[in-house]
This record gives sequence, structure tokens and C-alpha cells, in this order.
Amino acid sequence: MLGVPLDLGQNRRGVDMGPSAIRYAGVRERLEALGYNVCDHGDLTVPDRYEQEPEDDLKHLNAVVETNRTLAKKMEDIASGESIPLVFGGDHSIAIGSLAGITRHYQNLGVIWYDAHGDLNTVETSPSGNIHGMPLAVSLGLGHKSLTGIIGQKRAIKPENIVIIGARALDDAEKALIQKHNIKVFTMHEVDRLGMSEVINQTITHLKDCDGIHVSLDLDGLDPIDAPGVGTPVVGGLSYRESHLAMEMLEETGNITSCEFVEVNPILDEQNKTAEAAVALIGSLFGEKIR
Ligand code: 5AB
Ligand code: MN
Ligand code: MN
Ligand code: MN
Repeated sequence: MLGVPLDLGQNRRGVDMGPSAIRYAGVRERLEALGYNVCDHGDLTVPDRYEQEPEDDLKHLNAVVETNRTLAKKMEDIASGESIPLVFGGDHSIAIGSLAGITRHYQNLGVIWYDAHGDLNTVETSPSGNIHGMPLAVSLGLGHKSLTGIIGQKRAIKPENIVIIGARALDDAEKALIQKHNIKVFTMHEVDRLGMSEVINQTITHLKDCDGIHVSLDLDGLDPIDAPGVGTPVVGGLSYRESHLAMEMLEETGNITSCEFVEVNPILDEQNKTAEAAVALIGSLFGEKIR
């Protein structure tokens, strides 16, 4: 386990407390009960918001780059062993560093992006300048060169190795990019039509040639009723039960090699409900069964 208490990829305060909230919700005990030997690497040290100088286009660019460079190195180390890296955010910009580090060990990593958003903006297309809306584009090698430079290769992930699940708030430029690169997306429309069981079956088929699969789970993929403690909630999302089923089915494949749970914001939460949802989903993704 590794916490990355970065909140500079977006504007709302409090997401830096995500790792604490997830630990407080009992993640370690949950994993130990499943028989795992848990190694907690603690939290990365991240730059303070008050020490930042304002930047024009991309908010807190230098601090986000610095944190993700450190994270990439750390993930490269953690992912080299027998372990399954489990990262706690922090805002979703940390996926830049986690994927940069992990893909130093995989030639063909698959990524499941569980999110209300596409996170496919670049500095040119972003409506907000918030880097947490860009990590998937950066992983494809698209965007500001300070961000893509973290990867150390042309790109971390191939477009055909991405599956987005739960999308319901895509910006126009993101839709165009999805079309251009033919990225597999199960929007809420497809989830409603097919059901989560079929969505995950098709996801597994889509990623069958990958040498590892990373799950990047933004808690705003869930409906705000089940996960209110997020900075950019979008109504009409994935339910707690659908999400459980997704995690259980992914665990059954035995192919998940790393994961991250991001955007938990305890200040916006209701009695740690969102962190508890995250921990329940982590439990399922690591093999917890109802009976
Ligand atoms: B999150 C938006 N597309 O770029 C943008 O929470 C929202 O990591 C991004 O999915 C949401 O600012 C980023 C409007
Ligand atoms: Mn999101
Ligand atoms: Mn996201
Ligand atoms: Mn968000």
C-alpha cells in the first residue's frame, strides 16, 4: 500500500486526506483477514499548496510533475517484486506517476478506468486547467511535455489497452479523442443496456492479450448516493452493488496486477462513507467473498 496525498491536480481542498480516510476505514485489517502479507509504504511527501506559485494554463504544474516523478520511481520499485501495488489518492493526477512506474515492468499493460469522466484532456482542450482531468491522455503520450516526460517512453499505455467504465461526463474534445483512437468505453448507457456482468466479460475479452491489468478507480465513477465524498460528483452513476460485482469478477480472472483508488475527499464526505466504499471494493478486488 502506498498513499499519495496530492490535492494539487484539482481545486477542492480535502482530497489530500484520502489516504488517511482509507486507512481509517480499515483497509489493512481487511487485507490481512484475506491472508495477505501487507506492506504499508506510508504516504509520499507532497508539496504544500501554500508554497505554490500560480501558473497560467496548468494549475500547479511543477508540483504535480515533481510528485509524479517521485511516485513513478516508487512504483517502479514496488511493482518489481511479487507484490500487488495498491495506491490511495489523492486526486487522479497521480495515475500519471503510478502508470509511468508500473509500465517499466510491462510491455502491454491493460488499464481499466472506472470513472464518471474520461480524464483525456490536454492543456489545449481542458476546460479547467486541472491536471486530474488529464492523466489518461498523458499516459497515451498526449499533453504538456513536462507531464508526458514523466513516462520516460513515448507513452505508457496503448489506446487499444484501455477500457473506460462508467463514463457520463465527457468533454467534446474527449469524445473526439475516444473516436480517433477507438478507445473502448462503456458509458452508463452501455452499463444500463448490457448489465455490469456483461460489461466486465467484454472488458476481460478486450484486454486478453495484456501482460498485466491495472485498475484505476475514481470514486466518482460510483453514484454520489453511494460515494458523496468526491470533488466532481456526477449524478446517474454506478451503484455500490454494480461496483462490487465488477471488482469480484475482476478478481476471479486472477489477472489484476495493480490498482489505485483515488479522489476520496473526507471533507465532502458523509461519515467516511466514500472511504468505506473504497475499502469494501478493495476487499472484493482482493478476493473477499460473501460466503
Ligand atoms: B477526475 C473535467 N473533464 O477536465 C476537467 O475526477 C473534469 O479525475 C475532470 O475524473 C474530472 O476539468 C477529473 C471537466
Ligand atoms: Mn472522475
Ligand atoms: Mn478521474
Ligand atoms: Mn473527481
